[in-house]
Amino acid sequence: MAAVRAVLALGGNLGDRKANIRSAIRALKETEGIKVVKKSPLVESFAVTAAGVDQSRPNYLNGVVEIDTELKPGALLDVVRAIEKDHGRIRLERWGSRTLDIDIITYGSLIKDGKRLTLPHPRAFERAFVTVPWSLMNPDAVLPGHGSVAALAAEVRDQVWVVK
Ligand code: A4P
Ligand code: MG
Repeated sequence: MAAVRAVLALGGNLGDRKANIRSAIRALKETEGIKVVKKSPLVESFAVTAAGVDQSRPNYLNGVVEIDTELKPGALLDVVRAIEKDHGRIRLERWGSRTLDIDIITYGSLIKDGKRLTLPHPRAFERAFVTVPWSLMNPDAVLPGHGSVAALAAEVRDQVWVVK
């Protein structure tokens, strides 16, 4: 199968956030069928919970990567779930604090709403911690169904700050 370009978002707000993201990217690089093509700058932001922004929780660090993959979407999800698990992710509550979350933002131009996987990620378009690093990595990026990522990012640019 020809490789498909995909975008993954990584983030966490517990433990050594930068080390966890770096180590997850290393694990992606070591996975057969995945080539990491580009990495975004990392951004910090307040935690978004089901109830809205919650500044009493630890801040998140987030970044995105572009990959070329020979894995099918379901197999890619299995890989990212395994990497989350290796980094101590425990699922307690939806949108709860976590050491590492990896979401599949896009998989080529695939649009799908399945039991395990919705593509593109249904909340990516409105999330500064996805669109801002993505647009910094690739100013020409397009989110299927929503258009220019840079335009989406411009609306919410003040919600995240780039970490050196
Ligand atoms: N799933 C469906 N589509 C996808 C996809 N495209 N990529 C399913 C990954 N997973 C997908 O995810 C729940 C289920 O979604 C999975 O079993 C998978 O089959 P999860 O990782 O177990 O739970 P979650 O991450 O708590 O839920 P969800 O809905 O992914 O949450 P979000 O929307 O990712 O939000 N605030 C800041 N500042 N930064 C953050 O990174 N992240 C979240 C999580 C909340 N607040 C945040 C941040
Ligand atoms: Mg998730």
